[in-house]
Amino acid sequence: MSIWFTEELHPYYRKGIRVKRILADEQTEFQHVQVVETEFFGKAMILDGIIQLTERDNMGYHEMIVHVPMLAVGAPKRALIVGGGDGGSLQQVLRYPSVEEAVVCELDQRVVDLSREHFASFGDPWADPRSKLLIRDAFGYLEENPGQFDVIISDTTDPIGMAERLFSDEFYRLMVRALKPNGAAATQCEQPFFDTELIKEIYKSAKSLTKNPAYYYANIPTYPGGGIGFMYISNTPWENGLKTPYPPGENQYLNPDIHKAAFALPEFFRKELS
Ligand code: SPD
Repeated sequence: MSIWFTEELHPYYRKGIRVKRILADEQTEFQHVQVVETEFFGKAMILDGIIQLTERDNMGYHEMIVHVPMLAVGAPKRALIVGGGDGGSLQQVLRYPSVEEAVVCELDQRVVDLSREHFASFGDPWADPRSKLLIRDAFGYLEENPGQFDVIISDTTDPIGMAERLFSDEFYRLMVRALKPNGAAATQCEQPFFDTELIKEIYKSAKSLTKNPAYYYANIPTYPGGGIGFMYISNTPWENGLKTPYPPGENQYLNPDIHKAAFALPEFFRKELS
C-alpha cells in the first residue's frame, strides 16, 4: 500500500509524490520533521509539510547552491553554511582541497541527526575534521564574524515562520558584512513564477550591497514549479567561476553548459528584475 504526499503551495497549486512508507515522524523544538521512502525519488526529508530534498534530485540544488559561489571565488578557504543541517551542501563544500574550515550554523540538531541516520549518500560530511557544526541562530553568528568568509551559502527552508527573517534586508546586510571583500554568497531564492515580488526585493537588496548580484535557476522536480532559484551575491562576477576547474569528485548536475545556462532568465522575469 502506498500513499500520496501532497504539498500545497498556494490555494491554487499543489504537487504530490507517492510515498511507500514513513521512516521518521517527529515534532522537534522547532518544526515537524519527516523522512519518508518514496516510490521514485528515494528517501525524502520533509520539514513542516514542505519537501526539502530527495535522494534522486537533491544534487541539482546542492551542486548549484555550492559550486557557483565556490568556483567564482577560486580557492575558498573558509565557508559558512546557514541552515543546511541535512549535510548536502556541506558534502559539496568539502570537495575543495583549499577549504580549511566549513562552519554550519543550523538551528535544529534533529535535522542533523535524522539526516545522518537516513541519508548515507551524503557520506557523513560531519566526520570531516574541517567541519564545524554550530547549533544556533545564524543572525548572532554573522554579527560576531565580520569579514571572515570566502563563501556563504544560505541553505534554508522557505520564508515561512522562523525562516522568514533569513530573507530580509537585515540578513543580507549581515551576510555580506561577514564575507571577505571578494567573497561570494548564494542563497536559496525561490521560484520565479510564484515568488516574483519577493525575488525582486531580494535582488534590490543584493544590488545595494554588492556590485555583481545575479539570479540563477536549477531544475528540481520535487520543488514547486519543478525548480528553484538562487541569488548570487558578490562583488566578484559569477563568470569567474567558468574559468575555475571543478573540485575532485563527480558532479551529477553541474557542467559548464548548465553553469552558463542557469543565469539565462525567461523574458517576463528578466524584465521584472531589470
Ligand atoms: N520549497 C522548498 C525549498 C527547500 C529549500 N531547502 C532545501 C534544503 C536542502 N539542503
